[in-house]
Amino acid sequence: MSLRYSSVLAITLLLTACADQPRSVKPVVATPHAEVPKTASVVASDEAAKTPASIADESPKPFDLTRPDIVAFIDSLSSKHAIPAEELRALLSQGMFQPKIIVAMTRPAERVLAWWEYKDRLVSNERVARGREFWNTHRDRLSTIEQKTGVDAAIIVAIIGVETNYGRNMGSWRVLDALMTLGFDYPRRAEFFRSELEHFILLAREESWDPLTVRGSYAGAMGAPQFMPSSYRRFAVDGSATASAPGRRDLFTDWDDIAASVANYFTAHGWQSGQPVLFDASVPTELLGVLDRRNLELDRTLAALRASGVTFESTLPDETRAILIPAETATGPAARIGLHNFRVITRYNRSVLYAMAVNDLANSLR
Ligand SMILES: [Ca+2]
Repeated sequence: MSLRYSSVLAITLLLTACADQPRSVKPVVATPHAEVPKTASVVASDEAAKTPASIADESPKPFDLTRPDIVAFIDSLSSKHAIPAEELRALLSQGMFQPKIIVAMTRPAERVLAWWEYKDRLVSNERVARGREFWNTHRDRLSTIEQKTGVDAAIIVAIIGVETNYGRNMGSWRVLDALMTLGFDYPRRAEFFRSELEHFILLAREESWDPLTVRGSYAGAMGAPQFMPSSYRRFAVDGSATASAPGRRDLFTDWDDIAASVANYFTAHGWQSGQPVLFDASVPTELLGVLDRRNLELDRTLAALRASGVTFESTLPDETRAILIPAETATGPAARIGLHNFRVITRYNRSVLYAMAVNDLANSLR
């Protein structure tokens, strides 16, 4: 899941964890992404007194492995997973604290994007054109996966397009550095990132990777679909059964694995084949004023929406669960209606803007 320094979207509008998209909502549970807060201030640590600007002037440096928190981390992993502590120390001694990662995480959002601005950036003509080209190149494998899983090829393509511009921007930070920096020196999210560091160490062993060479976003998200290590371990699948290395899940270069893993993430989160993601709607002004874009729950029914004056075209049952999504246009407030599959997309990245962009990009590709 994001803006990177090298990203085509390097305009610092919002901070996110994947490689490409401007995310605006702080996620609360595991997604493939790193759950990077929209705005963050460094608190409660040795780094607390430093402003991001002063951290930015620091040089990358190795970690002090005698730090009690790092000693505790090594002891815990060693006993939990029967990995010799010496081996873990040898690995972690190679990790570098990267000041620029802290700066990126603490950089405040300059402002919150309106939906139409966000859409302009993510569903650009260029991204649509590249998506069509990508779909053409991978047509056969995408059809196979769509038939097998029921997850629309267009959605898979759109996710990869929004995350990394179809594999172009997968991130250039060493994942070990990113996860150690955020796990040990970013107190606000340390617990989450230490857990991801643990998953990363296990993943590298499982996949026979050299953990020193794996690269990803500054938050440690990896590959074309930007999976965090825990999601990689849980949801990545081997989509290339006939390949020479069966069982290997390679989200960096194996497009069978990449597409199958995105589809698997969606099926695991309840994607309903052939069902709509959202409807456009006409919404009374008084309802538009109270919408909260942080809300991700299907907290209304279509019948209730109709009763409150919302108009839309649908033949779905009255009791269908739905969410009213704020979707500002250039001319003013507006809203759309999200359905079950909309919510499933927000499991990938907890943002209504993200989910709308994936839907609209997918529609533009069809
Ligand atoms: Ca494979």
